Amino acid sequence: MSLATARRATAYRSRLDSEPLVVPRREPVVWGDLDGPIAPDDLVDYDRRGFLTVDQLVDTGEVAVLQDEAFRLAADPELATTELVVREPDSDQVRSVFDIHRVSDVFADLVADERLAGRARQILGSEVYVHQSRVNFKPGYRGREFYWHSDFETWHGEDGMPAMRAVSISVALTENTEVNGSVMIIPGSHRVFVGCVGATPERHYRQSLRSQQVGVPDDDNLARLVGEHGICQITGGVGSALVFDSNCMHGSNSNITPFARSNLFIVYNSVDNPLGTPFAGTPPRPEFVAHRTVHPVGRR
Ligand code: 6CS
Ligand code: FE
Repeated sequence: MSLATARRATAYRSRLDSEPLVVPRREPVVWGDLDGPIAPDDLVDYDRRGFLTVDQLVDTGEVAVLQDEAFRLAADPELATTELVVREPDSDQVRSVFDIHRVSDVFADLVADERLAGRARQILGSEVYVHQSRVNFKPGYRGREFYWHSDFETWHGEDGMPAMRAVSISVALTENTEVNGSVMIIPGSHRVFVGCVGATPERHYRQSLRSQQVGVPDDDNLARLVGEHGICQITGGVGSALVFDSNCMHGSNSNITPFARSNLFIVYNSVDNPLGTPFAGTPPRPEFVAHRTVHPVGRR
């Protein structure tokens, strides 16, 4: 049996062919009609665009506590010896700290907070668990870009996430402006899956979390998506939030300003969408970046 056929069959083929494959999304964007903190009109907007923003999800007093905790983790000498701390590709500055809800009580409380988990349940139409949590520091002066990508393309291929039934909630710990590398999203891009060209290297996360080269869209499909939908620059003050579908095409530019763009990212997956065998045919990624055991988030 050839390697290609040995892999788990999927409609969302990526990193398997010599040409990029673009297929329409097969799943709903908003699952079910559960009540929750999102107003009905905003939910319709989320369904259409693939994301929504909240001007003040967490108040500034709370953010100060979250920020202190994030910087404490980034400076923790013990954590520094683990793979949870990811450094910038061309400096030893901390780019991200992963699994923050597992190493910090402050973030363990936050992921169960109704303002976040309630929104995730409402969108995913089920109980939820944390697939991945992280703080991306995007430091000033030399915080490097996150090139265009669909998170689902990675989570499907490298983690075995079956369906597009996950949502990321990003909370701004510092101001996200037009100039300091705030997130850019292509509205409506969540409705097509753009397969990528290029086989997944071994232990790819050690490279991709620093600078992603594999699992990124080809220029023609990127240009087509931008031509059709444009680009939304997501700016917001401290405590603002971005809620976005797992398959949104998004990225962020390098930050050469003196102002850090530090955001928390909590990724909720439906308990009905647990990880299985990775579809790219590679071994599953470690738990700190993709949780394989479902622990439904409590209610706080
Ligand atoms: O590989 C991942 O799971 C991570 N990579 C990116 C660029 N976004 C999602 C996530 O942090
Ligand atoms: Fe991402």
